[in-house]
Amino acid sequence: MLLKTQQAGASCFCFRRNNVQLHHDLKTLNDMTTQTLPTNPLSEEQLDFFRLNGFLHVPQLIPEDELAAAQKDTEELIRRGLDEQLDDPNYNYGADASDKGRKCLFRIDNLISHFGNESFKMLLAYPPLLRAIGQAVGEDHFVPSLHSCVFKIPHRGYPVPWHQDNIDVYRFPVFNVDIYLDEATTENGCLYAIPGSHLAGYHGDPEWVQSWTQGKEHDAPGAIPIVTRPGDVIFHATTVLHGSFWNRSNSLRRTIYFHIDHLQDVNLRPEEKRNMEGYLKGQELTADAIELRRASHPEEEAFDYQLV
Ligand SMILES: O=C(O)CCC(=O)C(=O)O
Repeated sequence: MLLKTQQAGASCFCFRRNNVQLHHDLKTLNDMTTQTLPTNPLSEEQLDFFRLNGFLHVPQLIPEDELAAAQKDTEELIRRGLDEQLDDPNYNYGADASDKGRKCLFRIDNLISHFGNESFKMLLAYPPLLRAIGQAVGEDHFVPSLHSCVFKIPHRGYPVPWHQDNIDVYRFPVFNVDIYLDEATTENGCLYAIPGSHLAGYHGDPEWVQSWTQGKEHDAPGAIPIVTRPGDVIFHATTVLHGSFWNRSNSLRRTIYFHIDHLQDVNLRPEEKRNMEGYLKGQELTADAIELRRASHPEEEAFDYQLV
């Protein structure tokens, strides 16, 4: 493993929130993430960072040529829904922040199960991505149970206010994997997170969110922007406070989201809420994607996906 050591003069910031003190050395983290290690893409330091802060930015986990087909397909899907509001529940529109009467397309759901483009399956089955997910999950079975494209149209781009993802969480880590198809900057609406907020657990309560963010956006106390390039991946705990704001630029910002369910979390749910059927469906979809990829990339060592 090529692991760069901590460099002298690396910037370090610390902050205190609800008596939790977090130390976050961004420079060192970026140095650590330049490693390439196909079997174990994430280092122990990165996994510790994820546990402590509730998110992890992994630069260049996916090479640019692996993104091209998904970039083309998402462009096409977005274009279909831009001119008129489609009567399709997978197409999500919100009120434009600058013109409340106008609807703004910001998200397309069920990329794999509804639209079925091969590009999304190939991306999901990219072995270093699945290996990194497997590391973050730990010793457990998992399924990518949600696959959506979230995007921001130039000069519009529907803001996503501060929130925790609205799902039941019984055991950390429950997280989303965000694959960047475009550059995301503070100008075009990159993701912001409040490191360490996941340690407070899930609160489906706007007052709790308000107490952290003080009604602010990118300038909420402790908030940091996560600036990314195409091929970067962010792992974010569903409980970490996160949001993204206005796109003030000319550039489109697209992210593919996979939500990761792991088996222990499914099993910890009360019986009446347990969705084993959904888990098994996600498992079948993932196994299919891996088979598809294996057929077109026979030279590649496929991810060893463990079925229940
Ligand atoms: O990537 C983003 O813009 C944030 C999206 C998000 O957090 C969500 O859709 O729940």
